[in-house]
Amino acid sequence: MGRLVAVSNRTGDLGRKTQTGGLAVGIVDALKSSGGMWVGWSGEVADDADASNAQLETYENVTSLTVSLSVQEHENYYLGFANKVLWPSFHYRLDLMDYRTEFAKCYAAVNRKFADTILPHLRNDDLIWVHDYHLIPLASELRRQGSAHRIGFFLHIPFPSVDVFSAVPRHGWLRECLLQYDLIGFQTKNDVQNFCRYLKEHSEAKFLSPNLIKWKGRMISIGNFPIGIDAGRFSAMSHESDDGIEFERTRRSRLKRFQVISADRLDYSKGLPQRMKAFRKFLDSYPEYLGRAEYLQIASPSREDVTAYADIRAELEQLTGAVNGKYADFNWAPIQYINRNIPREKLALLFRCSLIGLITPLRDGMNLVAKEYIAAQDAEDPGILILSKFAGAAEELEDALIVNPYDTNEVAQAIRRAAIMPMEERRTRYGNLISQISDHDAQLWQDEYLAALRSVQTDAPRSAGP
Ligand code: GDG
Repeated sequence: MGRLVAVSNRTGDLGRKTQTGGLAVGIVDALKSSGGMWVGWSGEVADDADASNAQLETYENVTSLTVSLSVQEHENYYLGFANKVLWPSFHYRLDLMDYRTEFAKCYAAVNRKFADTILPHLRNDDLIWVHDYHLIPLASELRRQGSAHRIGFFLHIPFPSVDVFSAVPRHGWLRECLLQYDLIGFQTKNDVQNFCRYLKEHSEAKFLSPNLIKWKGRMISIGNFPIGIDAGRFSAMSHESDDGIEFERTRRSRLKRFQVISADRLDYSKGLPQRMKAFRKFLDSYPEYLGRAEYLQIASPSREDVTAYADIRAELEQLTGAVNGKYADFNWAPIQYINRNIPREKLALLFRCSLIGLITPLRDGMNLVAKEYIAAQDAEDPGILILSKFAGAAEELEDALIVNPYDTNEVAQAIRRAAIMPMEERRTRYGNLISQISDHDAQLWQDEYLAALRSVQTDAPRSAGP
């Protein structure tokens, strides 16, 4: 069996015992089980960042190959095309898209640089797994240089509807680039449908079956592979924090008070202002919860160099101030808003202490926090998950209270329903959710994806220029 070569925008730290974030955990586990190489940006911005400066390091059976970016590449590829064009548009925020031609040029050039960096290290039977929207043109750059490897792509974020995707500048080029892969994987069935519908309307691709197309003489597989978590590991972590005193305090307080929790990167796709408004609506509608319900929002800083992120941060600060100003008392504040990254063990513990997990993104490829919240619950006294219908996770987690995050009234009603939910119903919902999450875990995700990639047929290379 060939080595696995995983490529993502950033590499994680292979030397660390625990990785943060689903992508890093999934990739490291897959690499450790088959041996292989992880290629990605080092996270550093350097003046002399050409492909020949890539760093190679080996930990046990895994090699990491890191690429550095110049100031301009960081600006135009990462902040520019990836995070000002693809991220907002794929999350249905065309209004926040900021397209410039130099972004697309640089995006293609950085993908070429990744290809140049990887090629000298490739063996003939390597299996290449490319992750996410930063690297859509990577296969086409590798093919241009003669690679006939099996190359798979997995999109961690949503694939938008036809109308939205066709509004993205250079969408035709992105489509041609995607069609250079042998397997194109998405999180949900809905993403697959959107992509197939787009291909039917905008390409000559011939559908041999719902998930297999023929295009320019090549076969390309398309599928949904919902990413999972290691539920057992996350549950264990929720008991590992040495902050036992706080746990007891929070747990006891749940007798009279309860905590509603959310944890997200501070991103406009996560629906934080709408969620705060929904919590305000809940307090407005049910004043008996004043002094009893607390909403804890952990918002880890993200992409602070992009204006839209600074704007949302200011909006949240204003909203928190307004709600707390209106309702806080000497010994209670309705919203606790923490705008920093907190340790993973602490996050797990806080999930376990919270009666309600309020996960209401406006759009999300999957949303791992929803799965982590369930994994952290205590089976005897489980909390309730309120989940946006626009999170990919909603396709699987049917026993959550599914809501429309734009409808603050509906979300407020769901908080109320959760607050009074009988224990029996809580346990039934939790039982179904934890089985789903444990059965469809991170291991299954990578196994199914890699099995599908190993079984595709490869043939003559094709290329698509920018
Ligand atoms: C993308 C897609 C898809 C959050 N705050 C803290 C913290 N986190 C951790 C969570 C979770 C991870 O970060 C976030 O994962 P999500 O899936 O919720 O969201 P994205 O970062 O947007 O991820 C998403 C995912 O890729 C995987 O395919 O599900 O749809 O957008 O693990 O727990 N971790 C720590 N401190 C924090 O403050 N340590």
